[in-house]
Amino acid sequence: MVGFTDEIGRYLETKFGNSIDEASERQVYQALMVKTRDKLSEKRFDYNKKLKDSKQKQAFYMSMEFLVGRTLRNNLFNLGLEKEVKDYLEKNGFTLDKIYDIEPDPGLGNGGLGRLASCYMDALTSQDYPMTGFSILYEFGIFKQVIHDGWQQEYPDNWLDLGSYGLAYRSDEEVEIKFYGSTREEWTDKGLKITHNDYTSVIAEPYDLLISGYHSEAVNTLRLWRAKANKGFNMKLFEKGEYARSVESDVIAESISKLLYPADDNDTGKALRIKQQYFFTSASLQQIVRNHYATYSTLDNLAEKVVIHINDTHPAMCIPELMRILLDEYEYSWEDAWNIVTKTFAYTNHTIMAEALEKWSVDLFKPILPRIYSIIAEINNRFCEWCKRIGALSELETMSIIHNNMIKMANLCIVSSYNVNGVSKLHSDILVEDTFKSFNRIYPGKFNNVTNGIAHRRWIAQSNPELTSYLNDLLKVDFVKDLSKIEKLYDYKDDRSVIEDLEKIKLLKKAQLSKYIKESTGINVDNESIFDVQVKRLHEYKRQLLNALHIVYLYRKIKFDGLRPVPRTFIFGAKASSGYAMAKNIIKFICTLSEMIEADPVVRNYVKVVFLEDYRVTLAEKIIPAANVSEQISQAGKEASGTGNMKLMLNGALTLGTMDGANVEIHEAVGDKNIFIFGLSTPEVNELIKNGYRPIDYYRSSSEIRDTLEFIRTINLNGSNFNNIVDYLINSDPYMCLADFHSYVEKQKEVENTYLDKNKWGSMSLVNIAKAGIFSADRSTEEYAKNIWNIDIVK
Ligand code: AZC
Repeated sequence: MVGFTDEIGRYLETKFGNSIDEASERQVYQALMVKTRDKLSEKRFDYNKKLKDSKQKQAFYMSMEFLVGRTLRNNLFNLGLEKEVKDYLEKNGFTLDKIYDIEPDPGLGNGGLGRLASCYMDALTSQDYPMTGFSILYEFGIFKQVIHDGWQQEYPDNWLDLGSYGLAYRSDEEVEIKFYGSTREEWTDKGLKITHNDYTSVIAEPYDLLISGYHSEAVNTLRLWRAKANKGFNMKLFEKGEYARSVESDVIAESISKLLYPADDNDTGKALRIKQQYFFTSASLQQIVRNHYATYSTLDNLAEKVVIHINDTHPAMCIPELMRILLDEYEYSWEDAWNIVTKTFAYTNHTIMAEALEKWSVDLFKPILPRIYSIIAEINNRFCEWCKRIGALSELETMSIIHNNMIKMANLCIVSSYNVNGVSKLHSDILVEDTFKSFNRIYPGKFNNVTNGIAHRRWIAQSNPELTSYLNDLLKVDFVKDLSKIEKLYDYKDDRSVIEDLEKIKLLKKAQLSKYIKESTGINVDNESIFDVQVKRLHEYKRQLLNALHIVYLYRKIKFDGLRPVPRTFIFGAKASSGYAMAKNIIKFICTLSEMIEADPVVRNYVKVVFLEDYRVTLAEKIIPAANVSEQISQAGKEASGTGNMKLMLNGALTLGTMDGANVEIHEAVGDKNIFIFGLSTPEVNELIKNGYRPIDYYRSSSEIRDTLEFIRTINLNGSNFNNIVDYLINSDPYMCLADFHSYVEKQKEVENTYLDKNKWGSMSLVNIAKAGIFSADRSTEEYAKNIWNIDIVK
């Protein structure tokens, strides 16, 4: 049998005419990417056959975002080929890690929601569940962030240049997507027939990224659609003399799969976003229906064989699209079509932030998708009629799908799906008690919870191989296969020698990160200092600003009051959406603090501030294993779950957080003694809002707050001042940084004192690792599979 490395050698010979010792790193990279993809294709063939033969139910996961991260290492690891490849390359003068570094990080997502989608694909595949992901092949993923003079600048991320080797183009499965035009109603002997005329059509080309599982038989597919102009259609118009319209398809196609919107919370008023959403949902639905019909010659049993998951509201147009296909193409009656649709979709909500609950103005939407609009309007009419009948009329203002000329996509999802879930206990409670209270009343039992989870194989086994191999030797259980087994580590919580070993590994990971920090920022950091990490998207509600206020507080205390705290390195990583001015100001503020501290011969011995640019999956893999403290300090009630908190915990960082999102469950898992909780709770926040939050009262009544804020006014580095931030805090402070300031500062002192007790800290850290089992994406996806989707593994 020809081994994998023989195939690499042969590829280099036939493709480049080089033997391995003559090849360049770039050629070796290409050979590995292509051959790994081929290997997965072969496996996929066998798996698909079994899946087809079994005729079992399958899940389809619709998401505008998948933050896959680099694929090569993950695939070699999962296929059990990493060691063989590493040895082979070493023998020939190459380092595998350097080859890995050539791969661009496919940034097809913004943050938590996109990364979760990828963690779930990995986990489901590792457990042999049949699931297909659908999204868009963005030519430019999330922008590359460069920090220039403290300001974020955005550069295009041309990932396909080197990233496309992992993709397989499936020319046989192209579909046509129709935009604009008009609809015509016509009564025939079969009832009302609706046709869509004068539309502009765009072709969706499928590219498949094959997803491997850890020691599993399954290979699942992430299908990414790329838009292409419909040339055939063009020609006809051209011949008819309609020159302008003949290029419409080019114009639309050119823009649709061009770029990922870099805002993770707000897309109002963007026609292109509507087109993107319809483009990928229509393409995916058409394909699902076509395949189903080819197998069963009917769609009557669609809901028995297919479940379609809607990852937040971005893919909500799946719903009217399936209605359209059933009504217009397969001539179902409205009642029969609706009966199928309402058994097919499940929806996850990922945020309660009002600005992120998608709404489209009818005036914008209707011309772009006239037929889809008419279906949504009809769903709404029937829903409103029904509400009248059941006596829920008074709540229609919040529940109706179209209200004040706006289409509310979350309402469409709730009305049309058989299941709605939140992503942590607290978040799911808020959904039924507050955000979607009326819906919960009319649809009892429709709402439930699945707490998020992470792909632990990436977040510990691959990014922290030192810790993994130590735990493997110590525990002698296969926690990489089943993370719940890591709990065995708990038995060692008082074992000094184990605690010391873990500490040594942490120090090693910190040294690796320090090296990266030095190379990328020039800053020397002390490996013995507390590595205090806040990495996530930049948002006011996540309160990077509260963290910065504490840094200013420390700066003043060291500089003016002689405080000598335990040395600490504050590490930030965060992208701000390009149109989000306050977020960009906060980045500038943090970078200015860093510069100001570096220039101070005393303060810099105790505090360092490092802002690492271009935070992305690959960078997270470097930072997370090195963290001592995990900052999860959002205003209570605002962070739906958080998943970075889980990754950090699994790597032994201690959470410093509010009772928000999944922090609540981390607290429950590790116990009060092994976490640092501070700040207002969700009910307290709500109470304060109700009574009228006045940040100026906190400013007036606390000299610490006053001194900190007034000191910020004096900072003036290279012509930048931060009066705007101070005024914002005093006059509005929407996320209550001032209200939580004292309790945060006090907790930070406790963090510091605890760190001085190495043994205690080490034991706490150990408990966090041991209790991370429930946050595996294997657990979450198992809940989806069993409780929501009703799918089985492929045997
Ligand atoms: C995020 C939530 O903000 C985060 O709390 C959660 O962990 C994550 O989803 C996964 O569920 N939301 C987003 O990234 N984006 C939107 C639109 O919600």
